[in-house]
Amino acid sequence: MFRHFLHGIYAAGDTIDMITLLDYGAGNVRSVINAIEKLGEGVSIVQTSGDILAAEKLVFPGVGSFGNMIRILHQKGYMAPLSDYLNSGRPFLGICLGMQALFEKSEEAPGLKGLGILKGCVRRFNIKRSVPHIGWNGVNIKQASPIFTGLNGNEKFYFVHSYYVDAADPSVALTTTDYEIEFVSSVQTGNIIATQFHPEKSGTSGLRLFENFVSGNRETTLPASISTETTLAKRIIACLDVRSNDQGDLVVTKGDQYDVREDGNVRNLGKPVELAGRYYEEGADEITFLNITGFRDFPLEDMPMLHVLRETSKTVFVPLTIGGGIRDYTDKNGKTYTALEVAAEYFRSGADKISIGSDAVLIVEAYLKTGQKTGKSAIEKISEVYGNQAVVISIDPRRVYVRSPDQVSHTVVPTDIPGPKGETYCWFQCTIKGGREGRDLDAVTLARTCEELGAGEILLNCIDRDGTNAGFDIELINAVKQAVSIPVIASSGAGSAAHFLEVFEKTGAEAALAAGIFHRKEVPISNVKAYLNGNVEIRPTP
Ligand code: 1PR
Repeated sequence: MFRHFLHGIYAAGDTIDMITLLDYGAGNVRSVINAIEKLGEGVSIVQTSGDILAAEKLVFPGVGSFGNMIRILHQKGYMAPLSDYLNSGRPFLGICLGMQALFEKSEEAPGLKGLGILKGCVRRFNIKRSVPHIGWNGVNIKQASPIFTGLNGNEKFYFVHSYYVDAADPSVALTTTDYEIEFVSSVQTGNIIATQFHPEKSGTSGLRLFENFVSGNRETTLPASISTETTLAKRIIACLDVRSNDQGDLVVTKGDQYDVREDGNVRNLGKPVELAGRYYEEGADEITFLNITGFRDFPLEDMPMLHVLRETSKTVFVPLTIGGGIRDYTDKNGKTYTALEVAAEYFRSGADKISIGSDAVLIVEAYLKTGQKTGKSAIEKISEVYGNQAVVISIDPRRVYVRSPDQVSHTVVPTDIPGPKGETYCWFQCTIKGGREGRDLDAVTLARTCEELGAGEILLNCIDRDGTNAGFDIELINAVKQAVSIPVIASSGAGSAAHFLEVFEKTGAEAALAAGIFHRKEVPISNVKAYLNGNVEIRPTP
C-alpha cells in the first residue's frame, strides 16, 4: 500500500487510524485526499485488491460514469474485495458514484451490475429542470447518524450528478433532497455511509462531515433543524483570468471587453492561489480559473495552471473549474497531446470541471458541416470518461446587429438595446482565441450543439459587457438558456449586487459569475449574498 502523506508524530503503541482511499483513476480525488489531510490524518491509496481487504476505514469517491467505473473495478479485480469489505462491517464512506456503486444496477450502463449491497436502481433524472443537478442543495434528515455531529441540519452541500439512487428499501435513506422530485441523497446501513453530494467540495460543512467519519465518532446525532423540503441555491462564482505578464509572473488579470492591457502592460490584480483562497473564505460557491493565453502551444508539463490547481485545492474546498488550452495540440518540442490528456492532467491536479472555449467552436462547426458525430471530439471524449457534468463550454460571444431576422441564417433576437444604426435585432457571434477571431456561428446554436455532444454546463461570457460594470446581458442569457436543458452560468458585466438579483429574476441562469468587482474589492461576495438573501435562494456565507 502506498502511504500518501502522514501527518503528526506517533508514539510507540499509538494506533494510527489510516484512511484508505480507493482511487480507480477517473477523476479528481485530490480534493478528498486534501480534505482528509487537512484533518491531520494519513491517507493510503489502494494499489492492490489486498489493500481493500486490509483497510480499516475505506473512502470510495466515484467520479465519471457508472459504466466506466464498474469496468475499471472489474479490470483491477476490486469488485469482490469491495463486497467483502462492505460485508465486514468496517467503516465505509462512499461519495457520488461511490454511493451509486452500492446498488444493483444503473440506467447509465444497462447490463452492468453494481455491487448490489443495497437493493435498488440508479436512475436518470427525468425532470423539467436542468440536468445535471449542479450546485448547493440541502438535505432532509431521515435518521440519526454519527456523521451529523456538529451540524445543525440546514447546511447545504455540493451536488453534481444526472443520476440518483432509487432505493428499494426506504429505511436505508439517511437524507433526501428535493430537485423537482425528492431523491435519496445519502444512505446509511451499519457502518456504511454514502453520499450523493461531495463533502470534499462542500466547504466547512463538508469538512465537518469528513471529520466525523475520519475520527471514528460512533455517537449518533439528530441535528436540531430537520427540513421537509430543500431548495437548490443560485451559485455565485468568482472567476480568475490568469496569464503571464511581461515579466513572466503568473498573474490574475482582467480585461475591458477582453483587452487586458493598460498603458501597454498586462493588468495585475493579484496572485491566483491567494485570490482563490480569499474568495473561498468570502463565500464563493465555486471558483473558475481561465488560462486566457491557453491557445499558445506550451508543453503540458510546463503549464503553470497545474501548480495553481494543486496549491489551491489544498485549502479551497469548493468546486474548481479550469479553462484555457483544452484541445488536441502539438507543443513547440513536437510532442502531441490529446484534449483528453490535457483534461486528465487538470483533473489529477485538483480540477472538478474543465471548460472548453475555442475548440468547442471548431468542434461544432465541423459537426454541423457533416451532421456526423465522430466520438473523437474533446467534448465527446472528455464527457465519456469523466461524465458530462465535468465538461463546461465557455462561450465568448459578441453582438452583431441586423435590421431584420431574415438578414442572416443565425438565431436572431429582438433587442431593447438598439445597434449603432438603430437596428432592433441582433445575433450573438461566437469568437475564438479570446475574442480575437469572430466565426460564422451563433452562441445559441453553439450551446445547443455542445449539449448534444455531451457538454454538461454553459459558461456564458459576453464580450460587449466584460469589465463594463453595466450588468449582465439579459437578452443573451435568455436566448441561450431557452435553447438548452443543461445549467447556464451568466457571466460578464456585473457591477453591483443588484445586477446579480436582476440576472436571477429575469433569466433562468443557475449561477452568476463575476471577476472585476471582486478583484477590485468593490463588492465583496458576502455583500452580494446578503443582498440576494430573502429574494433568491443562496448558500449562506460561512
Ligand atoms: O479558448 O479554450 O483556450 O479558453 C480560453 C478561455 O479564456 C475562454 O474561457 C475565454 O473566455 C477566456 N479568455 C480568453 N481571453 C480572455 C480575455 O479576457 N482577453 N477571458 C478571456 C474571458 C471573461 C470572463 C470574465 C467575465 C467577468 N474573460 O472570464 O471573468 O467576463 O468579468 P467582469 O465581471 O469583470 O465583467 P480556450
